[in-house]
Amino acid sequence: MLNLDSKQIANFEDALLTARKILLLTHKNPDGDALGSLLALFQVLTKAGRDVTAGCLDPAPAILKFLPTSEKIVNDFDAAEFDLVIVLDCGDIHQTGFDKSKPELFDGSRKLVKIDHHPVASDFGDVQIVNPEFCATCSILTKLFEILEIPITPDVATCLLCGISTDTGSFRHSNTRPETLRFAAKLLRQGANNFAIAKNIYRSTPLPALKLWGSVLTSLRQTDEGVTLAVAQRKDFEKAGARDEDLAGVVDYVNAVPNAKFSILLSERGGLVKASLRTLDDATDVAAIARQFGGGGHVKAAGFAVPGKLEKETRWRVVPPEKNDSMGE
Ligand SMILES: [Mn+2]
Repeated sequence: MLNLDSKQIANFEDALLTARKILLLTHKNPDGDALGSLLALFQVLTKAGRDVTAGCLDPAPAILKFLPTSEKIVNDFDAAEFDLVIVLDCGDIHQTGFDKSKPELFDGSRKLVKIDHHPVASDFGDVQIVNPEFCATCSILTKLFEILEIPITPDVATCLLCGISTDTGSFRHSNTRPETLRFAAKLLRQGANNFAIAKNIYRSTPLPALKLWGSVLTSLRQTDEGVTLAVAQRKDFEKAGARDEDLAGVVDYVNAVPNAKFSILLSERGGLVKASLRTLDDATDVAAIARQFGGGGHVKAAGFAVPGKLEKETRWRVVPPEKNDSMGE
């Protein structure tokens, strides 16, 4: 049975009660769990009559625009107005992307709450509702709303189910537990639109994305160590007419080669080489590999970024002639 710290929940309730103006933040390049948790809490607090703003450095990607109230997300605001900041789905505050542009949000001058399911990267927040055993921040919120007896609307249920669905790879990752499916069942009962999630996220790939995936899959190779490697160079994006977000999804195909130790997808992103690591191997921890390069993530899905670009290296070797080969003199 998954649990949350009751002392932290009491502190969270206190923080909500005393707050005047609340800012919710999630990580830049938001995924289904980031936006699902941001918007679910935004809707619950709005419905409770609270003055609340949902902030994210980047807008919702096309496949997540269907999430109710996604159009309410802002990427700029007056930090001085807020006396409570709730950071969702971020292991570290730098993932919000606001730590440099609005450092006053995190300097201790206002109350800070962290709600997250990543292994603890940094110990921030006056209140921390954190448990890495949960598959998603959305599953933590589902549990939290259950404990606090907060009524769930169908729109909130859709947002929460979206995060649980995407962070479990549509209930395929090993983080899918009995409790995960209980949450999903409960959210469906509360009116979550699972078909909208399936249609918009899993059955929707724009043509430029498919073309980019084609070049990524063509680049596939497996090293002698059993690592599956694929690349997406800037020119591949350009040729396909694809944007950065179009790369998401192909990593699951890259990681589908049987018996691979792990897979790595390298992509060029504005002066950086981004690495997405995945594994289906029980014995491999890709988060540990990512940490060696200053990144992080989960045991089965992690990533890092290093400055630079990708350059193809071709290796040649001389193969000695076989005995009966003619030397062709
Ligand atoms: Mn998450």
